[in-house]
Amino acid sequence: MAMLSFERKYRVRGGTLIGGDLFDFWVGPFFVGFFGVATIIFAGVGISMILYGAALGPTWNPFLISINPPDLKYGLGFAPMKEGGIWQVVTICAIGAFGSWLLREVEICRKLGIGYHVPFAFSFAILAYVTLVVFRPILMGSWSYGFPYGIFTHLDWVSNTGYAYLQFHYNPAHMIAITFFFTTALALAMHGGAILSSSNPGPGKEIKTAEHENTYFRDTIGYSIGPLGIHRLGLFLALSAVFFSAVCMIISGPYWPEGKSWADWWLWWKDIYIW
Ligand code: BCL
Ligand code: BCL
Ligand code: BPH
Ligand code: UQ8
Repeated sequence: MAMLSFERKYRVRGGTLIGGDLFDFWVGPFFVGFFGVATIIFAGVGISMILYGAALGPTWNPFLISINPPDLKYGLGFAPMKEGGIWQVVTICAIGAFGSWLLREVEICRKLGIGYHVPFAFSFAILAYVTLVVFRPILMGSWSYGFPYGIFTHLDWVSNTGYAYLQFHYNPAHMIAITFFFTTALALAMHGGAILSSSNPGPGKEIKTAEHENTYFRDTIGYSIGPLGIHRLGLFLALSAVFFSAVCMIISGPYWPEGKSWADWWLWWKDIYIW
């Protein structure tokens, strides 16, 4: 990747969170920094542990490799390496790698003098992951509730965990999360379409303005949220989707017990006297 002419001006020292100008340089297109080194170390150790676990296991088929959490009997303690300890180390490395990646993003924002919106958004993805492998297991009293690190096995975990609450679709926070995910895709489809329609209208045609985008939506649905508004809306929708996902899992177990149908949560609704 060629360096853009203006990038040289921004490739300046400073803005780091810790360590002064330790590792404050670029390798090719990548900014390194203290947290870049930390990312590489956490990711390296984590991936090595996954490979070690795979070497112990029955298969090298990438779809089937699985690093499983400890058994229920180990509760919230450390498990022996080959009985879930590897999963615990990988989890620590993953949180370290994601957290370092986040802080490296923050340092890049500080160098550029831009807002922290992207790392702020990424923090919600990390929150969802930590909810699944740390907060919920702690609230339920055992690391065994974390999800296994395998392409197929993590899907089995989602299915099994869903059926532990008989009708997971009735989980109210799951409903809100799904609605936000669908709305996010709707908004991005409209935004991508609107931008391309005016800034890439086709060969020989003149590029149109933001006013054309506004007018399109006013003519169609009577209202335009505006060019700044659509980006705020998009960020809000995506973060809400992931936030309510975390909520839907933190209440499945710690609040609504395993083995009880989420459909029964709605009995209060059925029992409202006005029906
Ligand atoms: Mg999952 C599917 C990764 C948590 C439910 N999931 C996927 C696959 C990919 C994956 C293998 C496509 C995801 C995607 O395009 O995302 N899942 C993944 C990771 C985590 C995770 C890395 C995590 O938290 C660290 N998944 C969960 C939790 C559930 C869950 C437990 C709720 C969110 N996931 C599901 C369901 C499905 C997946 C249901 C699928 O149907 C789908 C699949 O096909 O599974 C087989 C969007 C992100 C991008 C497009 C960016 C690129 C991401 C790449 C593709 C991730 C590669 C991961 C790599 C194989 C894992 C190891 C890393 C190395 C050791 C470095
Ligand atoms: Mg459900 C969860 C939709 C049916 C059981 N379900 C979710 C939510 C989402 C959803 C709202 C997952 C998104 C999320 O949390 O992302 N479910 C959904 C839909 C249907 C559905 C649309 C449908 O029927 C149309 N679900 C069902 C059925 C149940 C069911 C009824 C099974 C029988 N569902 C569950 C369970 C769970 C969900 C159980 C969950 O645990 C999950 C949830 O809410 O989790 C919070 C969050 C994103 C992440 C966790 C990813 C984090 C990524 C990290 C930070 C970075 C990874 C980096 C990577 C390793 C790097 C790779 C290397 C590079 C590529 C180089
Ligand atoms: O750099 C980025 O994007 C290019 C950041 C990122 C983000 C960002 C970034 O800035 C933002 C704003 C989001 N994600 C936002 C969101 C959504 C809304 C909040 C939400 C839906 C979401 N991200 C979801 C997901 C998912 C899903 C749905 O599953 C995935 C897979 C990702 N996001 C993935 C990513 C990465 C591409 C990137 C990112 N989101 C973060 C890259 C990073 O952290 O790099 C450092 C770490 C490594 C290079 C490797 C670490 C390896 C571990 C030590 C071992 C692996 C452990 C793991 C638990 C195994 C899992 C196995 C699976 C088969 C289950
Ligand atoms: C061997 C090695 C890695 C050595 C590196 C050397 C070294 C020591 C470096 C240290 C620094 C360091 C820690 C480097 C890490 C290198 C690694 C491991 C990188 C991994 C990179 C990674 C996580 C890749 C994932 C890529 C991926 C699948 C992303 C999915 C998201 C999508 C769909 C992106 C495509 C679109 C895109 C590029 C969007 C960005 C964008 C946005 C959002 C935008 O709004 C906009 O308009 C304003 C744009 O245009 C300007 C955009 O481009």
